[in-house]
Amino acid sequence: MIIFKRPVLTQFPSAQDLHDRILHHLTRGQGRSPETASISDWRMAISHLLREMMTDPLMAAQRATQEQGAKRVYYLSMEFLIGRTLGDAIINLRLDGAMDEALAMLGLDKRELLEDEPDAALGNGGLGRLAACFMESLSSLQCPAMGHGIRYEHGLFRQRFDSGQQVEIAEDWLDRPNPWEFPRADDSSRIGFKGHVEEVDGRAVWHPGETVIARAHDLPVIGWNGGWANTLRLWGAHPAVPFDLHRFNAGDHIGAAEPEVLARTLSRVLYPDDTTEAGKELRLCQEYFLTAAALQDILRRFLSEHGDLRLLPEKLAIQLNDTHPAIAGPELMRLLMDEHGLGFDKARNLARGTLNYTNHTLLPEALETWSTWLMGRVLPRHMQIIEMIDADHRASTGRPDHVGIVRHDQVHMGELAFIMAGKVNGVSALHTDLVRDTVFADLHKLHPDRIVNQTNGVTPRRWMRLANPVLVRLIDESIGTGWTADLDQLRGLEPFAEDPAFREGLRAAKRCNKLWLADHLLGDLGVKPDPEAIFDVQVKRIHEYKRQLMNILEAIALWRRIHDDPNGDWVPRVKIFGGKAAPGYWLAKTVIRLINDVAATINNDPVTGKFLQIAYPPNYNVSMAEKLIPAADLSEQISTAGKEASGTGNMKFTMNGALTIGTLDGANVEIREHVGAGNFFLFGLTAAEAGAEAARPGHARAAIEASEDLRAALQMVAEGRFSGGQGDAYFELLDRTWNDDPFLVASDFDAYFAAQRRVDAAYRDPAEWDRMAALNIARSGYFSSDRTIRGYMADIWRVDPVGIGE
Ligand code: 26V
Repeated sequence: MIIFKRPVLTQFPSAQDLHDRILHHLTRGQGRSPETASISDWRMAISHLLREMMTDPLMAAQRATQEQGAKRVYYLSMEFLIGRTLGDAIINLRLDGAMDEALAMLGLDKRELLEDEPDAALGNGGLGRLAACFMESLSSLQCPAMGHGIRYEHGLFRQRFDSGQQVEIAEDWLDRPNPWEFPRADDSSRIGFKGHVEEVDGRAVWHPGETVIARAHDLPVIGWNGGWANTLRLWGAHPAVPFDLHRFNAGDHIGAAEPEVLARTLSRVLYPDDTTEAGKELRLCQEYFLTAAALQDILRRFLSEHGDLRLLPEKLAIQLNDTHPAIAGPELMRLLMDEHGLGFDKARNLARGTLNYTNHTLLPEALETWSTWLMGRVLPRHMQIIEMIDADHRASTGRPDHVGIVRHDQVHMGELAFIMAGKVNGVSALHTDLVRDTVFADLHKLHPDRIVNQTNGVTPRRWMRLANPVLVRLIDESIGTGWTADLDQLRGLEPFAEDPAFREGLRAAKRCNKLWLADHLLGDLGVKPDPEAIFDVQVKRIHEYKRQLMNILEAIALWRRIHDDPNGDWVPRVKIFGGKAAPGYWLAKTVIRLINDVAATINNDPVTGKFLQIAYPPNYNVSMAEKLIPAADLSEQISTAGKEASGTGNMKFTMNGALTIGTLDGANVEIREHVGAGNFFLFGLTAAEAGAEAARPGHARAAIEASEDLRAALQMVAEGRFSGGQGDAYFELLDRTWNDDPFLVASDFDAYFAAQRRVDAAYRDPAEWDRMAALNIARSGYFSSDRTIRGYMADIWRVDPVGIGE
């Protein structure tokens, strides 16, 4: 454990202070009077005040880092799934009490203010949200760090359902000004693309055919307690040549804007597919845009602070969030060789001493490759350097022929990232083992010390303090507030699991969250569940391997059983789904439609209504997660073993007192180890068994024939029971389930169904259930992203926290 001095906010503003300063920002900053101000005006004023309060810690952190010549960390990621900032800022600046009072004095409704802020959805799912949690922990731990990402004009699409089917709508979070960012017109870089390479006096000179400008926008990220803030720097793309006045004057008004449109396209939209969209030129250009902008910026700061390039590995560490910024290897070498005159070996060693790579997926379809043709056309100099890196690696390792970066005219970005990295890490113990044994088995043999594990974590400030204030009050009253910065302290709750009064409090907190959810989010859908029912929640992107299909088939099978025995002693349940499908992922969209179709049928059944309901609120995002997770009794983590690298939602549910029904996949394995096998509903094949089962011909058909529940459920879908007699809509989905089923929905179905009945039985005994929930919370401390970041700092970056005023 790293020990360091934590600065504490010494001056907490009073409610009156806040009141006065909000009015100042409203009138002087927004140019509005309190009488005419809209809710957005107030939100802008308050956000600007909070941003102002972050500037002292921001500058103090910079000053301390510089004075101490400390090593800096750079986190490069194509995605930062930030969500809203206002609530988080209030909490981390420790203003909650005073702010509540100030808002009351101003007659403002806090919830309405918070809800007015658009979600910054600059990410798809787990990978992007992890980056956002990491940024918060880096600041809370006083690690000198900077995030680099893209300032997408349009984040992840908004989701609507039309007759149960997903419709995508463009997202427009920047339509209203973003109060958190500082535009840095002076911090800009020129980024080249295409063109040709020339050799001049033995040195390569790249003449790009196109150039765009990357302009920085800085978001302060305030840590817990408000003592330290780092910067998340998001790059926007702008034209290098201004508006073409000649064309405009000649009457070509649209053509005159062409350079502008082309350049801005680079930061226009986030790619909405987290598995299969690879191979698209614009995506490669976005990846290079981010990486090149970040590296120029990083080197500029490094040279002004340290001057000597040989100090690079000692003074900075760069983390590549998946392979998306893996062009950083060749780009850094290009800068060192072509711009600073270093030889290949020196450049390679400096780059490798600086770069590290996190792998987030084993799914073959999500591993990035680019054709050598495309890479050579878009980044001709980088293609040359990639060939040099590959040849050098071949020569120095004597590796077998089937290993390498360039194979079959494809550049394999995983291999490139691996070979250019000092450390490569997986994101859970199981995933790291699989990284060693499968995708990178050959490279691991050549470099046995390179792969390390860093199990993911999530920030308890957002996922407990902000999202679940009623639970937090109970915890604070029981063990104090120290757990917020040191989540292991939740262990102190263990004895309370045996205390009926505490368990009663826990039950009351959960009930309060469930009631709120039922009234608001679910009420809008026409679903009004009994708060006594099990709130059974599966929220995540829709993917075959995550098996939302298995969950909805279980609902159908249960519904059928209830129908057969409507006076039985069933445990009431509401199944809640949330999540988006990639626009081009047809099968995932079919699953969405099936869930909505089944919900429409089941929710209108008067016979089963008091036992089973299904809710699928559209447009799941970070803000919706903050509402759903605290209200969940049961967390669905049911991916095919070996497919989910880690999962991070699973951790959020655990720390909010939901019990998990899950497979031995990703971080579920470690969650179960920590909370205790008796407090976790385990089912299903292991990763090794799943591999063998999937390879067994006819595995799905055999499993379906052996399971009456599954067969009946599939039959009902085929007959069109949920689609007005039209079973056709689901023909392909059913065909795949019967004849292919690569993710083993059929093979695991009976075990899943049985585990759900164990859940029912456990739920009948409230004292026992609450005891298990209390132990889940008490033992969730390991899953704080503070623990994860400490791991990266010690094992990968070798950086220390920096004290202020030392
Ligand atoms: C791939 C691509 C391919 C090109 C188009 C855009 C795009 C965007 C993302 C990805 C990779 C997604 C990988 C990912 O999200 N992995 C998730 O990472 C989480 C954090 O480590 C982890 O908890 C999840 O288990 C894992 O699925």
